[in-house]
Amino acid sequence: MRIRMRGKIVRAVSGFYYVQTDAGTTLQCRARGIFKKRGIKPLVGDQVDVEAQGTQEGVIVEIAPRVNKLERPSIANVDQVFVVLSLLEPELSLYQLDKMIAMVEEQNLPLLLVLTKAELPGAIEVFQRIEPIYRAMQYELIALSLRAGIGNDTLAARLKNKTTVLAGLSGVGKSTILRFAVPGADVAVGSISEKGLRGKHTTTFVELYQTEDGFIADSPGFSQYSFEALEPEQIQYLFRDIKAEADQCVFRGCLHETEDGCAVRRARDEGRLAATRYTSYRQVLHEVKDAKNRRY
Ligand SMILES: Nc1nc2c(ncn2[C@@H]2O[C@H](COP(=O)(O)OP(=O)(O)O)[C@@H](O)[C@H]2O)c(=O)[nH]1
Ligand SMILES: [Mg+2]
Ligand SMILES: [Zn+2]
Repeated sequence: MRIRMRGKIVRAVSGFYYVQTDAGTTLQCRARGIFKKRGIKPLVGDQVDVEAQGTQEGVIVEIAPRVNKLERPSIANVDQVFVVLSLLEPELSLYQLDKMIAMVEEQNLPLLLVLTKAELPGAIEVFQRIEPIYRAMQYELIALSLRAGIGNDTLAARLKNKTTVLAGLSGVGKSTILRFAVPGADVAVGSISEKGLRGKHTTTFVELYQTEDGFIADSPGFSQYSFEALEPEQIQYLFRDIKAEADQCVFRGCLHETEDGCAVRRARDEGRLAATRYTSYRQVLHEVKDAKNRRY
């Protein structure tokens, strides 16, 4: 007997889709052939209808329209991205932070800046130094130490009812956050296996874990994302503060690098634009230009 159920794809492995059903079961599913014919590939995060065959298996018969889709890793229906970096150990790189923010901006997703290891001596000072820069752009940031109980409640509140993707380099505390959100989740903390396995598998494999009332995914591939599909002119729009000043720039097609009288450079010189943000912008811009040059 076939019973139709609703659910969400939480994992995909070589043609099998693991669907967490609303009834609380997990079914190993194949997708109906019609999807392939139509060129539709089911994604982790997809809301689906399945026809259960017994208690373990099923067939995906319908995929609900996607609200959005995050690239690399491919995951559908994401509510928000947590950009995770440690304040210390390793020391915070503002370039890395700004680049990851730009990546999320490019995908048009809400983000929360989660700055970890806040209990380490000197970490809060680092947090306080950068906080005003990001608050001024309407970004939310939290100082977190699950080890010392700093920021736990805020983190829990922000996870509520959401599908969250964790983005960040290895060693910053993503798995620790995942274990907080999903007690008992089978993820290794402080594991070097991510590095050892670097390659296709680790950058594309993604799994959604069910939290109390939402989902969460780690995303090892995210930081390898590049802006390869973008033109240099588009980078300024991924930096909220640069964009605001760029709107005042009178030079057409200005990339705000060397032009005398450029509004962005003036804002930097007059201290309205954080020098670190301008530096990050220039660096991302150069990466995009270099990548473009290599293509031709
Ligand atoms: N001092 C300190 N260490 C932390 C904190 N959170 C995680 N760590 C440690 O940082 C290392 C990397 O953590 P992990 O969660 O595996 O990071 P991931 O590589 O981003 O998944 C581990 O040794 C953790 O115990 C924290 O708040 N404070
Ligand atoms: Mg990890
Ligand atoms: Zn300019």
